[in-house]
Amino acid sequence: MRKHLSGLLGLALVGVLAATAVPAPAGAAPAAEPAVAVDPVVSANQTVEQQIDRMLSFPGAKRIDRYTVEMTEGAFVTVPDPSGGASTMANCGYYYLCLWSEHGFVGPRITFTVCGRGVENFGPWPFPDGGIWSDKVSSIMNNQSSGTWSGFYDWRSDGGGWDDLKFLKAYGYWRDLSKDKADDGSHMNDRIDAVQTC
Ligand SMILES: [Ca+2]
Repeated sequence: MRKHLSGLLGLALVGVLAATAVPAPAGAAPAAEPAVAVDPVVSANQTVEQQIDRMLSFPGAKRIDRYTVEMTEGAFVTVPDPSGGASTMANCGYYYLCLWSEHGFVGPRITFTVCGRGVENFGPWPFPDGGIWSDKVSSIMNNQSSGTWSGFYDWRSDGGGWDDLKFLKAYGYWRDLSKDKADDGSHMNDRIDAVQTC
């Protein structure tokens, strides 16, 4: 997905500004731009809470920490820390398979930690910024057990089942899926709906 998260944050800040601006008294001389102090951390946290709440609307979802929700056992969605923790989002720990909504390992992230469960459909999970996770993934890192393979699937548009697009061996990564092709030569970006974790 290529939508910029900063745009959403900007909208949230505009909302705070609108809510806190004090109208000038009638007849007062036109004032300079009002100096409104906006605490960026407070604004950002409201956005994180909205993102978390959206994910918690999924049946069985549980909040793990400030930025993380466990969607199903062993599968987690983490939203970026808006105060600057984006670099840590790129960390995909050992025994994890990580998928991001943006290229370059940024944006909301899904982490799968359990192998051998077959095809896991994450498409219906609520996406933190609205909509669902289907067709959002743009970068992937496979840091599962060295030498294992994980597969990535697209739900066929004719409803006829899963298309296996491509497999990725651990350790390995695809930094920008818009530059990768599926095994059949078709595009990969903003298309994946399910994974098979080693
Ligand atoms: Ca798809």
